[in-house]
Amino acid sequence: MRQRTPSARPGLLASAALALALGPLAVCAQEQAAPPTDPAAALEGHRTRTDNRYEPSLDNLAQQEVAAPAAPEGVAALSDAEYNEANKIYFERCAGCHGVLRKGATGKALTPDLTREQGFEYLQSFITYGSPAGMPNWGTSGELTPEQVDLMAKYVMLDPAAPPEFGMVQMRESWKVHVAPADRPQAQENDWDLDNLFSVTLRDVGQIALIDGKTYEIKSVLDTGYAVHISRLSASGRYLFVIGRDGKVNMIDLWMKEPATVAEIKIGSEARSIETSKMAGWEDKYAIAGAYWPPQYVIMDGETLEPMKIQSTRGMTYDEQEYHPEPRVAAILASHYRPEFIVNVKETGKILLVDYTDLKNLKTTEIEAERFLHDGGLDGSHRYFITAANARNKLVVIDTKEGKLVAIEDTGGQTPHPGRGANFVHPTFGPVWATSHMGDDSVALIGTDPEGHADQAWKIVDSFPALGGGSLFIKTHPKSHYLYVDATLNPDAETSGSVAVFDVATMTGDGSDPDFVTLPIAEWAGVTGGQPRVVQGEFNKDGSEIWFSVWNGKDQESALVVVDDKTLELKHVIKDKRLVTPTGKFNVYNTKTDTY
Ligand code: DHE
Repeated sequence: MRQRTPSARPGLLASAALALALGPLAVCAQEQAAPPTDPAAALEGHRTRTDNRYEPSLDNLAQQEVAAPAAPEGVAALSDAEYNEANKIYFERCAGCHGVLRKGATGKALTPDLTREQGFEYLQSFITYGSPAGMPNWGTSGELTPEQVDLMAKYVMLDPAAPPEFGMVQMRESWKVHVAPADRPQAQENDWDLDNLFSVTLRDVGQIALIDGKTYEIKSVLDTGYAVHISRLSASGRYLFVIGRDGKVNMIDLWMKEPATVAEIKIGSEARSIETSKMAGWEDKYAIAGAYWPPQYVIMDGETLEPMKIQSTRGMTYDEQEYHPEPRVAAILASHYRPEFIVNVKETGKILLVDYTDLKNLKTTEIEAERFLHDGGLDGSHRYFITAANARNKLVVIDTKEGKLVAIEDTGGQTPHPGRGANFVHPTFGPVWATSHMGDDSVALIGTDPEGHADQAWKIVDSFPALGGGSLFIKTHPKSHYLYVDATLNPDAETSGSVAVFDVATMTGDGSDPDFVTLPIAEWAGVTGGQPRVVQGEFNKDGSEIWFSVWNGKDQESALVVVDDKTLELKHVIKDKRLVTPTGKFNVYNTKTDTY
C-alpha cells in the first residue's frame, strides 16, 4: 500500500490564458492567508493553481439589478451603475469562494466591518496580486483592469447585496404541469432504445440533446434551464430530470412519442443537483433538488414536480460549530438500501440522510463529515457513498445501509474531483473506487471491500500519475478493463484535449506507476478553432463504448467522440450544428442504475 505525495508540476500553474479559456468558470480564492504587504514580493511568490480557478460562478445572481447602498463617512460611494457592475463581477468570480453574503465560504469573509478596517489600498493590492494561499492575482493576470480592481476594492467596503429568498410561494408560482399524469402515455409510444439513450448537456444554449447510443442520431434537442448541470433518471428510467444553474428543473417524459417537458419548476436562483427516489417500493415517487442559493433542498412529487418539502441547510459547521449562513447543497444521491436521499452540504461539512417515507415527520440523519463536500458516487455494491471534500483533499465514506460515517481519508493529492468516481477490481487490492484531482496529476484508489479485503478497506491503497492536473472526471464500467482519466482544465492544450487510459490488469500495486496510453480525443474530433477541452467520459449501456465531449467555445465547433473500449480506437465522431458546448453526458441505463 502506498500513497504518493504529488509534487507541484509546472503544467499545473494556471495562467491568464487558462482563465480566459475557462470563460464562465469563476475564479476565486480559497482560505487565503494575510494580504501581501510588499506587492512586488507577492507577485514574485504567487502562482495561482488550476483548482483555485474552478469555483462556482453565480451568474444568475449576477444578473439581478440592485440599488447601491449608502456609503458611510470615509467610504467611497458608488453609483447604481457602478455598484451593479461590481456586483456582477463579484457574483461571477468571487461569490463562489467568499459567499453570496460575503461571510466567507472556501475563502475568507469580506464583510464591511473587516474590509473597512483593511482599507482601500490594502484591498486593491490584495485583489491585484492575489496570495499564494489561493487568491488569484486578478490584476497582474490581466483578468481585471486596474479600474475594475479599484471598483472591487470600493465595492467590498460597501454593504453586500443580499439576494432574495426563494420559498414555497415563489416555487409554486414557477411550477407548471404541462401534461398531467393522467394524460400521459400508458406505455412507451416511441420506438427509441431508451436504456441506451444519452442526455447531453448543451451548456451555453440552455438545452439538452437526446442522442441514440447505437445510431448516434440526435433524436431531439429540448429547451431547459440555463447551463444545465446534470441529468438524472427516475428509477424506472421513464422520466428524465435536468437542472439548470438557474434552479430550473425540467421533467421530461421519455415515453411520449416526442419526449417533452411534462412539468417544470424553479427551486432557487443557483442550483447544481437533482436526484430521484430509488429505493425498492419508492421508484419514481419523489425527486429532490439542491440549491446553492438560497441554501436549501426541496423534495418534489416524482410525477408532477409539485414542491412538497423545502429544508434550509443554514446552520452550524460540523467542526467549529459556528453558524454558516449559506451552506450550499452539492451532490445528491439516492440510497439503494434505505428510502433516503444522501445530501452533501458543502460549507458545514455535513452529509444528510433524508428519510422520505414521512415528509410530515421528516427524519434526517446528520453525519459529521468534512467541510467543502462536493461530488461523489456509490461503490460497486451501492452500499457505500464515497465523496470528496475537495478543498480539504479528503474522501469521506458513508455506509448507506447503517446510516453511519465509515472513514475520512486524505487522498494524498490536491483537490479530488471524482464526479461519481470509478469502481473496478484491482488485481492486488480487490474492489476499489477511484478519483482524479484538479490540483495535480494524481489518481487515488480507495479500497471498498470490507469483507474480502479488510486491510485495504477505506484506505488509500494506491496513487499514481495520469496526464496532468486539471482532471475533472474519471470513468470505467463493470465490463471494461480500462480506467479513463480526463485533464479538462489543464492549461496545456494538448493535455486538456486528451485522455489517459490505464489497463487495470497492469496495475500491480507494487509501488511502480502503471503505464497509460494517451488518446488524442480533441485531435480525433477534428474540430477547428478554439481550445476544445475534453470532458467527462460516459459509457454506453453495454459498456462497449465510451463517449467524450469535445467542449469548445459557444461560437466554435464542438463534438462528441466515441471510443471503442476493446481496441481504444476512434469509433465515431458526432458533429452537428446543434451540438453547442456539450459537457455532461448521462446514459439512461447507467445513470438510473448507478453503474460507473
Ligand atoms: Fe459541475 C457534477 C458543482 C463546474 C460539469 N458539479 C457536479 C456536482 C456539483 C457540481 C455539486 C454534483 C452533482 C450531483 O451529483 O448531484 N460544477 C459545480 C460547481 O460548483 C462548479 C465548480 C462551478 C459552477 O459555477 O457551476 C462546476 N461542472 C462545472 C463545469 O464547468 C463543467 C465541467 C461543465 C458544465 O457543464 O458546467 C461541470 N458537473 C459537471 C458534470 C457533472 C457535474 C458533467 C456530473 C458528472 C457525473 O458524471 O456525475
